[in-house]
Amino acid sequence: MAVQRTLVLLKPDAVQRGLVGTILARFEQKGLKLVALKLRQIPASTFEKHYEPHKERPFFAGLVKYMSSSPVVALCLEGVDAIEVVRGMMGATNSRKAAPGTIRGDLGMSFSNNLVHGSDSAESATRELAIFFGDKSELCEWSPVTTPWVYNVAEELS
Ligand code: IDP
Ligand code: MG
Repeated sequence: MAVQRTLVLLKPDAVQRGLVGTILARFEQKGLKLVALKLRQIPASTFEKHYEPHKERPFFAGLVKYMSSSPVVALCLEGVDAIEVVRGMMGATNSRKAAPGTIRGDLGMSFSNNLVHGSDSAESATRELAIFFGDKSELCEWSPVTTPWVYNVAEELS
């Protein structure tokens, strides 16, 4: 158990379809702490860096084009095992195969336009947060009053 930070992107289809509030509410209601949040149209060059591990894949060019075509919401979320928790909430990459109850499973029908990105490991989270929140002043250091009720502090946060 470790307190982790993860990069989440609400992709252009989430913004265009008016699902920002719905998806954000799921993360808030889960108990994840919001550390940063911004709406931006982000240049292709940034997504080329972000999706660098996929650069040889056939869908890479289309993916970069889609992600830079319209605004995204970038979030930094924090919590115990936040990376795995967020990945579970997102569901499988192909929204048609994603389990009901997950964001993609409940809200999407596409493999590529799949609403949400979440870092897949601690190393990815560090790398991706540096790309989207390199300016540390955008990270809000605060203590939600709910933390001692979301967690058992003695067992999970000490
Ligand atoms: P993930 O977002 O579930 O981690 P990745 O395998 O890291 O999935 O792929 C990054 C993104 O690239 C996916 O979220 C999706 O938008 C797109 N993508 C992945 N595989 C395919 C594919 O086979 N066809 C079209 N788009 C894909
Ligand atoms: Mg991925």
